[in-house]
Amino acid sequence: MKLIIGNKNYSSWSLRGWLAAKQSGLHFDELTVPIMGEEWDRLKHDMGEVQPSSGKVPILWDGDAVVWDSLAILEYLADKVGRERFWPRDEAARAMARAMVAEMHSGYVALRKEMPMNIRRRVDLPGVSDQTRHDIVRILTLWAEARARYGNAGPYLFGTFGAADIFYAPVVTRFATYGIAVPGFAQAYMQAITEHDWMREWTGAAEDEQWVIEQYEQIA
Ligand SMILES: N[C@@H](CCC(=O)N[C@@H](CS)C(=O)NCC(=O)O)C(=O)O
Repeated sequence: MKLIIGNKNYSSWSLRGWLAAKQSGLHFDELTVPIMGEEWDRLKHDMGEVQPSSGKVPILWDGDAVVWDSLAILEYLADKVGRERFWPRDEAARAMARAMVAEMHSGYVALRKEMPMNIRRRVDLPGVSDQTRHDIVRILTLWAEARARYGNAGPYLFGTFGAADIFYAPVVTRFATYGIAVPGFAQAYMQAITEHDWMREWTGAAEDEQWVIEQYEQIA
């Protein structure tokens, strides 16, 4: 398998696709492409491997199969290796995990726009918009509920590491980047994510990257 991802410092959807590939336990090669700018425009035009995606990453190639969306990649891999690697066994827990992942995938527009992922940066935001505050409160509420109801078996949202953690991991990095104050239970969860081996691997690589995307630096 081959996973095409964007810059590790900035590309939150790539982080989700990459964590899903890691969670599958299958071997995969990865190719990092610089999203944004002229080089990306050229790659989108010239590089056959990014054509099927309408120009977005991540993209997973597996033989003839191509999957060009982070959630579709996770589900493709769950089909391949067994859903238990990604989703809770308990039906009610699984229902909540799926809804949380779907909400992340389709929502939180204000938070994503106002607080773009920027792993190596640390800034204290002077304030956030009402919509972004609403997104933050909603996310913390969902984290609290998942942890309280289903988190007994470990430090992650549904106990063991899974799809919900994969989808909220870039939110953890955003809260750290922008100095968002969170309650103790959320700090503990954020620490568990930050210290996860795959997150250390990804953030280490993000810190070493040389690319700078001005548009994402200026917003903050
Ligand atoms: N819904 C898609 C979103 C993918 C996405 O927006 N990727 C961004 C990077 S994080 C991208 O490729 N941006 C480059 C572009 O739009 O040209 C997914 O879940 O994979």
